[in-house]
Amino acid sequence: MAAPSPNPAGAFAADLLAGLATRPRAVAPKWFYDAEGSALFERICEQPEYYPTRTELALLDQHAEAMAAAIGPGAEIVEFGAGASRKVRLLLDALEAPAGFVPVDISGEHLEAAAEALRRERPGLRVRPVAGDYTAGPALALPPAAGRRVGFYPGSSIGNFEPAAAEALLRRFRGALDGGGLLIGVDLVKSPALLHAAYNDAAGVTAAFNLNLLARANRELGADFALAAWEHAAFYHPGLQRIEMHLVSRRAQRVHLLGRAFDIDEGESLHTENSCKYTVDGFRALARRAGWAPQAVWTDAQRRFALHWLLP
Ligand code: AVJ
Repeated sequence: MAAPSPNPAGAFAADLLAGLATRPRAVAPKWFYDAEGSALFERICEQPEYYPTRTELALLDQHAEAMAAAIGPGAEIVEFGAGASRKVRLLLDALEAPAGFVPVDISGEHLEAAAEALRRERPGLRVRPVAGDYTAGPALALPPAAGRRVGFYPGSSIGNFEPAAAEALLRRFRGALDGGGLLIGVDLVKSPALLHAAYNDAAGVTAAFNLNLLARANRELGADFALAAWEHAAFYHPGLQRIEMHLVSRRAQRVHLLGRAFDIDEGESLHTENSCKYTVDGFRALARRAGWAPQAVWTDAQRRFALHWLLP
């Protein structure tokens, strides 16, 4: 694992400065998740249009025994991007004698509190959180394995990476897991109308989540983004099989960030997120290219979401 950045605000600042200076302007979606953004994401997951969370939870609930059988006894679960931990609880409940749980997350703030809650609930379970960025920097340095390592990467977070980067991340996980398997949740390609609704919820929570990136820059970096001058835009690109999220400037404006000024045209966009979708076979092919051997796949009856079990 990369050591947690000694100055995470510095990394956000550097990425945002670089992202505002490139064309098209873009910033990595990992910066959505400060405390406010993480809370907004939790609310997205509860919106009626946002099907991935409840579909994946139902799959985990329904197939927990089969997944536990595939994983086998005595595993140490390494969760990449550990969030609210409802999903891993379903998995841990089904596993036979799990050796431990290693939640890895870029935001250290809630990691320790969540780990403590899990320890209290499950006195036998060894919980060793790792704060750091699993997507970048030197190879992941996990604590010495307490058992056979098994990776867990739910939520279709892999969708935030374009296919080539997703392949590289899957390779990286393969190295970090040191011979262990990977259980990974992947959103499936589907009707553009369903996808559009999921990223344009009627309550406006996804819009608030997107705009929070600018609010965060104002809070943490002293930027002067005028939030009312930016509009949330999310659409499905069928050719690239992905949802794109943008923040579109409603007018010509100047933004100041850390002593620099950026002139943004009316209608110009800041690309904030890609959320790539895969067919079952498309994802299995990607996993193979990354050196994994795809095993079982669990999908719901409406074929909205898939959980893939991969072996090295
Ligand atoms: C956490 C990356 C899986 O792409 O669906 C939700 C993030 N963005 N709504 C997704 C997100 C807008 C989410 N992932």
